[in-house]
Amino acid sequence: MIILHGFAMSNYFNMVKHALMLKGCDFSENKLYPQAPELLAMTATGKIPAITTVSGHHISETSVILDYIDEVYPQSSLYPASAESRAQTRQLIKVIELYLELPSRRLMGDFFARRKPEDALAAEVLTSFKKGCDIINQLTTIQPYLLGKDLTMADIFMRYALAIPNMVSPRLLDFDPISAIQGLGDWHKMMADSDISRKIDADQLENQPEFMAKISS
Ligand SMILES: N[C@@H](CCC(=O)N[C@@H](CS)C(=O)NCC(=O)O)C(=O)O
Repeated sequence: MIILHGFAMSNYFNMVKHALMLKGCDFSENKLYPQAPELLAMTATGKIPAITTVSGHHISETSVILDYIDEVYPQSSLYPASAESRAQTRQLIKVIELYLELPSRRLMGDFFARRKPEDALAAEVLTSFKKGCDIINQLTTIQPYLLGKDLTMADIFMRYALAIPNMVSPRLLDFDPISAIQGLGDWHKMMADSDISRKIDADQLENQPEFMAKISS
């Protein structure tokens, strides 16, 4: 059985959890916070998520874990059949991460402290969001999924990668990434409307008080 290490408030953890659930993989969760000694023994970055494979190997870095899961459980693959389409799926995942997810983290401190970010920082993050949304508009044809008729790993990645931009951007930058991407509003609702998404969202809500107490201590 695969062991998924991390905690339910992490968007990256939830991407992996969603993929494991969708594929019907046998897995268990081991609740760990970043930089916990048990985690550092498995992955030098101390970041979550990490997984322990059936053969006892530890793997970290979400996109690597997602690829591993799809390779080891090829039933109903979350990547398209052709090498070109698979590359396009990974290209979209990379753009989402580089232009939306990672920059959004730079505003988390200000968001939780209810502070206005410095102008230069706000301008940099906003530029990245706008550029990212432009690129995503060029790479996607949402009908109904990001890359057409089939759900791919990019849909799972996007659903959770949007969490922090959605939280910080409207309040701190007066910019809404969902409305800046053509068709993403309906896609967002569709993605939320599944048993797996509902379960992950409920687990996240349940863990919120503990997480908030932890970051404010
Ligand atoms: N590049 C990593 C990023 C994972 C990541 O940033 N995880 C966050 C939680 S969502 C974390 O562990 N942060 C704590 C830290 O950086 O020490 C991945 O793709 O898995």
